[in-house]
Amino acid sequence: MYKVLNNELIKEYIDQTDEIKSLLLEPEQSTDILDISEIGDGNLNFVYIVNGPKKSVILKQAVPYLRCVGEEHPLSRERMSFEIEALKIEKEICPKFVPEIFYGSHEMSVVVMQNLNQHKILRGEMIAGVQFPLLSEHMSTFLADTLFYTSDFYLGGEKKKQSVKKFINIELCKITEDFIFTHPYEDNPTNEYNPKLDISIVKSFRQNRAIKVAILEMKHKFMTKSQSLLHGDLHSGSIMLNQNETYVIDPEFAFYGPIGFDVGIYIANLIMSYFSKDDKTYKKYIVTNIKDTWQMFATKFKSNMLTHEKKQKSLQFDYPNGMSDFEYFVDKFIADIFKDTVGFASCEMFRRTVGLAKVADIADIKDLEKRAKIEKKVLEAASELIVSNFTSIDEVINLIKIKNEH
Ligand code: SR1
Ligand code: MG
Repeated sequence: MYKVLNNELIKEYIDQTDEIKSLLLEPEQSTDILDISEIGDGNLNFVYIVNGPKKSVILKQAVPYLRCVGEEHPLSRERMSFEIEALKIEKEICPKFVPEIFYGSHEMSVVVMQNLNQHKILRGEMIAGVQFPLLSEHMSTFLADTLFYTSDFYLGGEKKKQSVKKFINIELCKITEDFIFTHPYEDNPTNEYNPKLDISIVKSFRQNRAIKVAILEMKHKFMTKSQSLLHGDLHSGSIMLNQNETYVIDPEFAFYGPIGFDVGIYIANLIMSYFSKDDKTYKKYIVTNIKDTWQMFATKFKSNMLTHEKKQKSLQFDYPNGMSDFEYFVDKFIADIFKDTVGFASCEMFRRTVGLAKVADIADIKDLEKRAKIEKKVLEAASELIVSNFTSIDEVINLIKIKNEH
């Protein structure tokens, strides 16, 4: 039966769960010797490190409410089941980039997984100014592979629809619909503002027809465009890494949605980090990452599509110019992903500035005037990006560079 765990109850739980107990302890050893500490600072769940003589693992539990708001915001524990199922699929597709899962319990909303104690959270590392030369290579592969191998192109209509059915993640999609696509653009009590932020900027995007229409279009795409199994919350707090390895964690928001959502959320977090920085060298490094991530993603996604089509040899393209016509389709499809990427990145930039959940890169800046200047740049860039008709990543980079100068 489900109960909310704490350090003491985890010992009891492990004592009753042979699969976890045998991972951590020799048969004669007692759970009393386990060393347990809560390390979660996320918005939703509780995360513990459990150190045993045989192994150290992460035990994560979903509680029946939204952690960052409290028990007054109930949220079903079902999200852990989505996380476990998504981790399994992502692990199969990208074994190098997904932690090992040792045990999962839908009943207890618990997952026990590899302790990435040689790795750190990307957001913290970016705040500290650490560079990772393999980051774009790894993230572009994770994106291109998870988003291709869960799509209709690879799975075919029947298998894909079975998968869509498994990932009807109503509650967490509702969080995104509310907190990314609705509340930030209205005078909603959940929004939080830096007191030094010039509120006229906020008012102006909230009453701008072109922006409001564009936001609504992105929200509608999020709700209806079931292209691939998304991670669903791919910000820099969902990535753990070191100089050699990159792991993507926390896919509890997984559902079938628009490919550009994952790519856009990730790129938006790079952009916000860019605006938060004073160091020119680090800014340059981030710009390179933004460009490389998009370009490598597009190249790898295209290659996945073409390789698969060549293997399939479908009758549909079995004529002299068939492959080149298919390639034309792929290029058009990727151009559409790019448009969505820019749109979703803008929404993430708005919501992380005026909505409830912020990014530490900017929100932790103590000097509120300095923070407000950065937030203004983020909001201005988002306001222009969302209505732009940009077709290349260079245009995006050019815009953020211009906003940075102001
Ligand atoms: C209340 S909004 C909480 C946010 O935290 C998660 O990481 C998601 O980004 C979600 O929107
Ligand atoms: Mg998370």
